[in-house]
Amino acid sequence: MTRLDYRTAGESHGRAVLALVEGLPAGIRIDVDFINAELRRRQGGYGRGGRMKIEHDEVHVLSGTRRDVTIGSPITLQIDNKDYRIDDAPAVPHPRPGHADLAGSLKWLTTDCRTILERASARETAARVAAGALVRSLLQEFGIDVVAYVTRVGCVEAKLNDALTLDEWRKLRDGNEAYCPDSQAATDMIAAIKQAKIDKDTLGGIVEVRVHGQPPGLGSCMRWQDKLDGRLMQAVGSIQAFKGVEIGLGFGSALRRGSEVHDEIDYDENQRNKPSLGYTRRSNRAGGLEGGMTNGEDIVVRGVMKPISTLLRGLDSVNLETKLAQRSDYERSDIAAVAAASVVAEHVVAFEIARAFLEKFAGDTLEEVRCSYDSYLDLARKLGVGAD
Ligand code: EPS
Repeated sequence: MTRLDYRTAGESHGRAVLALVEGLPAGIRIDVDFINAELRRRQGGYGRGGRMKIEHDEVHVLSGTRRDVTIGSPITLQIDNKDYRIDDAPAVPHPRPGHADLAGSLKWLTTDCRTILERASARETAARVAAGALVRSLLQEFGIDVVAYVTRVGCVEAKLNDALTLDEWRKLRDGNEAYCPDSQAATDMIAAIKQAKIDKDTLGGIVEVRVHGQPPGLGSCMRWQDKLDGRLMQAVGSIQAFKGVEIGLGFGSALRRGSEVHDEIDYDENQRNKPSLGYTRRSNRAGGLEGGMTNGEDIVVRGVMKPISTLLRGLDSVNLETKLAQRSDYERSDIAAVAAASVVAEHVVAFEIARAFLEKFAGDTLEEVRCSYDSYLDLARKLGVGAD
């Protein structure tokens, strides 16, 4: 059986961006409207530049389904680029500090950063969103939900109410163009982005992803490669322009003693049917992961995005042909793309959860996955004294 996995292909101004998804069991009804809605959300958010006025991202499912139901074969997702001009686009001899331009040009032995930036571009994240949104259909079958939103843009930080349900987070997030659940902070974020534009500068920020409904035991403590916390860190940390990832209390754990970090355990028979199987926690500072495995509590992952590296005012750089000083000049870019990045973070996390889910509850068909899931929960609930 093929492990759930995906690859992406495509350049920013190439013909299309693509995702090839393998290992999704047969029998899952896919939701093309949902994928398209998420693609549109990724294109939006306050602070996006002129390119997003050109593109109208829409997925074409080229293989792997029959009448919108998966048949177990590889699924190809294609999103066409309207701004397709890679062969005519001018050479870029001056690397933008912060972009992949210089490191990539040195790696691939070229003085034309164009050949690097085309693939390094965040345009590729459209494919990651499509793949993640596709596997949401599997997660939904098992009551697993994922939501992401913006918690910071520059100096503006959202005030969050931890007690909300995922639907409530989503509703608040969808109420503004900053994709932030705190409406006052959203207004301030938009003002900060407007000011950055006036100053010909850019802004970064922080996004938070929450997962609810996943059973305990996804991931593993037996091999470092299988630890789900590490895998989520790679998934989020590999998003273009991300510079840090934390889970739960994350870096804040260093400031506290153990008694103020670890989530004490109780048991409540009435909550036996919840994802945590009745083992309740007084807090969730672990962010739903202990020993590289889900513990039944909500997963909370945060990632930090640096400011966009293409600045209206430019930055000092060097011409790779002449080796003389040359300011990195501006063509067209976003001022802030933290809102869009939150959509990407949501879907790369969703994909990683789906992958870990199918590792534990493998099957060629959805029915087999369901049997495996049900029988595991049955066994887990029978553990210990007092079980039936
Ligand atoms: C990007 C530069 C801009 C962004 C792009 C990422 O594109 P362009 O150079 O064509 O104006 O709009 O993001 C996307 C195209 C997208 O779909 O998110 C870059 O250099 O990384």
